[in-house]
Amino acid sequence: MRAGFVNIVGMPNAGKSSFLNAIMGTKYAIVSHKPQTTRQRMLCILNKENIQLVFSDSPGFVDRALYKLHHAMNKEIYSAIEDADLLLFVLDGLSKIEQQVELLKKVLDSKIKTAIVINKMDEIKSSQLSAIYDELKIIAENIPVFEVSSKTNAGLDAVIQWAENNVPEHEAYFPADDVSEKPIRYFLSEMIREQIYLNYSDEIPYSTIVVINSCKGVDEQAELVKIDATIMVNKSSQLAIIVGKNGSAIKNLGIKSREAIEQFLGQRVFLGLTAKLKENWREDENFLKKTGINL
Ligand SMILES: Nc1nc2c(ncn2[C@@H]2O[C@H](COP(=O)(O)OP(=O)(O)O)[C@@H](O)[C@H]2O)c(=O)[nH]1
Ligand SMILES: [Mg+2]
Repeated sequence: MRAGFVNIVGMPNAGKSSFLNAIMGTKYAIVSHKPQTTRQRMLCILNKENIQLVFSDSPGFVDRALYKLHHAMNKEIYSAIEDADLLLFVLDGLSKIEQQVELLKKVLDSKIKTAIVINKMDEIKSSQLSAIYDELKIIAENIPVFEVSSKTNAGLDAVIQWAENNVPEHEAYFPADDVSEKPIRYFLSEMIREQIYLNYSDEIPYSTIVVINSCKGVDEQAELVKIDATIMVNKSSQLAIIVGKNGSAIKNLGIKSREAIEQFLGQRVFLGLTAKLKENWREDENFLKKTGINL
């Protein structure tokens, strides 16, 4: 048996979460065009005969860490580098290379076996691609490079094959039918959070957290799953925006979230969604811990 941790790192918006979903063939990690969408590391387990690959997504580094939440996010990145058997450095083929190279250097300093994954190949121009290779020649000469698109799934098999070939001999870390270490509630709250990122602008996505108060019927494969969730916001002005005129915004959010959850679970869902003011939740250690953020 061979098994190991394959950690996905890279700059914000490089497409780490999209890449993880593409590899798993199922959408586990939430994605948006806004940086810092991912707050916590999540493990996704790919089980094959005699091989278990434990992939993890990581949050984007927060340069100006203002809140305890941000420090927790940054800590998760370092732990993603430290505890890996293999690292996949996702390079955003569409954005500037300089900053990405800085992070790549740090990653290569870790001496952990790394492959570079150039993502977004579906939109890359050839001049851009050769500029990337020019940089890589200098700092990452002997590092394998893969070209992929997490949008079209092009090139993914070769990356998985590389991970399979390089993962050490070890017994399985998780039971063979597990797909993640996170409980179902985590995915439910993340799916609602994704809709907040997609449907609200400015500081709203960064000022909200979703708490699942109850969830019934998932394990039993019930006809109808009942979920009760609360969106916590920082300020009363944000509460008004989340709820919208006559509740129209939160109603729309509830519909979209329910649809996403139904698709994920393959079950019908009743979602009760409310919003509540919880001032300065990003600074509240007890609250962050209770909602599952590792401080
Ligand atoms: N064109 C294109 N866009 C992508 C690809 N992968 C991710 N994206 C987009 O890049 C943005 C950031 O993706 P996300 O997975 O959240 O990045 P993360 O911050 O690194 O986790 C989103 O708008 C994605 O739709 C890809 O292969 N091709
Ligand atoms: Mg992400």
